[in-house]
Amino acid sequence: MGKYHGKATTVVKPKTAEEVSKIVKHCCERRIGIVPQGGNTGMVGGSVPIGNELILNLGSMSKVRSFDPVSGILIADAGCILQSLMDYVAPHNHIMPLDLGGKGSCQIGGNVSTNAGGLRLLRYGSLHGSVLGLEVVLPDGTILDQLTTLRKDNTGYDLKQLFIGAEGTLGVITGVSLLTPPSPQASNNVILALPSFDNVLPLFKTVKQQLSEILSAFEFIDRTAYDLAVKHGQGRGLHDDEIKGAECFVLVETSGGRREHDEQKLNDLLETLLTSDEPLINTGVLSQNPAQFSSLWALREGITEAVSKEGKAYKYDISVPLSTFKDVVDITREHLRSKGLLHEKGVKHVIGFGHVGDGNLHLNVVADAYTLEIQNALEPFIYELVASHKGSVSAEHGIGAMKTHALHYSKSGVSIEWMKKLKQLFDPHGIMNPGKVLEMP
Ligand code: FAD
Ligand code: 2HG
Ligand code: ZN
Repeated sequence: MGKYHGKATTVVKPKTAEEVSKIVKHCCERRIGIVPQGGNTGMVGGSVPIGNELILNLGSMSKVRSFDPVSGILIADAGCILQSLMDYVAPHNHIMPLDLGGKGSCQIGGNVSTNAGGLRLLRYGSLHGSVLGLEVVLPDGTILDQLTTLRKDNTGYDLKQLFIGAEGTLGVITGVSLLTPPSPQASNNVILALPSFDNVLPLFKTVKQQLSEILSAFEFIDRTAYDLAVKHGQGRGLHDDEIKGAECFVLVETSGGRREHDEQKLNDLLETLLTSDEPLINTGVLSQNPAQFSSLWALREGITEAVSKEGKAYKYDISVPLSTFKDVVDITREHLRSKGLLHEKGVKHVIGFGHVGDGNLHLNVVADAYTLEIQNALEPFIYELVASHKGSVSAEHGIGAMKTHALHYSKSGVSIEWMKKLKQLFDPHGIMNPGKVLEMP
């Protein structure tokens, strides 16, 4: 993103949990701050030091420890790249329970530490459910071995949950045990062009009803986001005449047991959508082969890259009621216009896309540069808007360095107080990723 810059002088790349333990113990004794770092794809500056902390990069811990093809339980080093784990389990007819655009670089330890959501959450749920166990080096160097493979284990407090989404503030994750689902026998996708955002909600309802158990993703792309993705060569767009008058797009994926059955369901859905009295869509294009399937996904997954090519992005990853997605984008755009910033002082676009099925909107403001004037116009304006909808200021990217001051918009004073007590308990010297999630004391 080119937004966060650290001042670290030292990076260590340990190969085992024991080496991590020794490094952390050394740092604990000397009160040296540590920033655990995975693939460095996070969007809130969590993996970038604030001062001159030591960077502890997990990239050299990249071995699969075991895989059980019957249960689908995978145990891997935290530094394994998500895409390589996908490739590892594929020949066993399994998939990873999460998928996201950064899969070629992000690591499973980073995914767990940010509790990454992504494109499959609608179907397979969050990592709080898929992760069965963790191995963690605690801030004093002790190794907490909870690398269990049990599906059921109600033996008191479930400590591992604390590290899922802790963004490296409570310890370093060195190993992950997780449940991988069986590969679907057939996957299809279709891109739908909608005349109006008002159709998204009724569309979601109809799609859920008609596709039921085979629905695996329902992703939203507004017109500006779509145009940017096409402009910067991400995936294959629709023909110009097909998208005339389209205000937004929805990408639907199905994953099921029998190709003919699933295709029939998708075709029936398209027919319903196109032939009803007031059609919910202008057009729908079904992928016809694996290349087209990937190309449709590339269009959605490539928005982040397209945005980076277009300029500098102010990213707001928020949970708000589905019905307000368009309003939130429009209100932000009008707010910037009223401040004289839109198309005048560097702001180029305000776009919305994201995981409709999970109520997660990615609001991106694309500008020529990061400036204090734009930032001050956006914050706390957007956080107050989110709070007015009782939403979350971070749906899936975490708090990192970017949102520590905004935590209170989504968490009560009591919650923050107990978060601080937990941090103090695990990390009394405050060496573990200082200044992330919670403001420096
Ligand atoms: P990093 O960026 O290196 O670190 C992230 C945080 O985790 C930091 O606070 C770091 O200190 C901590 N951390 C990393 N490894 C460890 C460890 N082993 N132990 C303890 N702490 C650790 N996110 C989503 O949720 N959904 C998406 O759909 C999505 N799509 C993306 C698409 C693109 C193109 C990109 C670039 C990013 C996307 N992300 C998405 C952001 C997402 O947070 C990261 O991609 C990913 O989960 C972070 O993994 P990482 O290994 O890069 O972690
Ligand atoms: C996605 O869903 C990611 O594509 C990235 O979470 C979102 O770039 C963003 O704002
Ligand atoms: Zn996302």
